[in-house]
Amino acid sequence: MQPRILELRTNILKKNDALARQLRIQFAHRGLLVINVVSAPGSGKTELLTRTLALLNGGGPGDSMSSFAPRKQRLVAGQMTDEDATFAERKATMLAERKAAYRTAAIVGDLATDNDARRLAASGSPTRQILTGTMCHLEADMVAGALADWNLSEFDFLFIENVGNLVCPTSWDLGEDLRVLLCAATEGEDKPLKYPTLINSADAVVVSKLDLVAAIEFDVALLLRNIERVRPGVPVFQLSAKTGEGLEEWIDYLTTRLKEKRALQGSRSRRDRDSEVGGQGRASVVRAALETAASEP
Ligand SMILES: Nc1nc2c(ncn2[C@@H]2O[C@H](COP(=O)(O)OP(=O)(O)O)[C@@H](O)[C@H]2O)c(=O)[nH]1
Ligand SMILES: [Mg+2]
Repeated sequence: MQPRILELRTNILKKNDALARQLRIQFAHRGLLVINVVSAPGSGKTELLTRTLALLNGGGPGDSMSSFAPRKQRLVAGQMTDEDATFAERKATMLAERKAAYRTAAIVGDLATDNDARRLAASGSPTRQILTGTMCHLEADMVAGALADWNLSEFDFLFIENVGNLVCPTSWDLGEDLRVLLCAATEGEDKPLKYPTLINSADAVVVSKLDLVAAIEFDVALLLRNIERVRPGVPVFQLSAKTGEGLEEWIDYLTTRLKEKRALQGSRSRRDRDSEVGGQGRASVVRAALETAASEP
């Protein structure tokens, strides 16, 4: 029995991978950066995303810049450090960029209720809930279905809040550019060691609920060492979605990834245009990729 179960699972995953590849091609053509956020239930995915969306949209409840109290106190007292100066400079750039705010959207998977979609919608972004019933992860066809009537060219960022689970989402590619693992301080320092597979598939890690560290005597340094042990060199962002502390580095990271993706896409388009002379243009490359994906079992 065992080999047959494995074979079925392999086929389902192959189909998912083929569809995820098609989604990735669509996202790339529209210059859309897609972020798949995974974590245990209750780590703070919806809270982080609501603030992230609001910030990228150009302010609102996610505005973290004025909420970092110690820095503000030093500024007011005229005791600005070098680090504060760099921060102030970045803030100015960010505020300038916000005039041309980003266009964002979000989809969220949950076993039941549309509570999270309603919370995310408070950011002002279009949001959509996927109800997975008994499924503990999102799959590429669920994402494709949720996006079917959205014009993806209207967005810069698409965030996908996965179902809260530290195991199941690992093998399911959704066509995302970035898979971000959220680790809340309240979950304990040893989570990276207990769930190495998911963290090994992550492009970045966000350590959240830092505002609670003192109250729960959480050892941030130990968590960071454990993350580094399992996934050396992975970018780590430490923040509190409640107070807004640390959100600016996270937003910088996202906007930089978007710029990089678009620059890469631009240079590819130029290469494709050049090579069209030789009969192998972008359209035919994409058609071939789609045909290959569709013909896979
Ligand atoms: N103190 C604190 N609470 C947070 C933070 N982020 C989320 N929460 C709270 O943690 C609970 C679970 O958050 P939620 O976003 O629903 O988690 P999700 O299940 O991962 O989407 C909610 O009560 C949030 O208000 C944070 O950075 N600090
Ligand atoms: Mg949630």
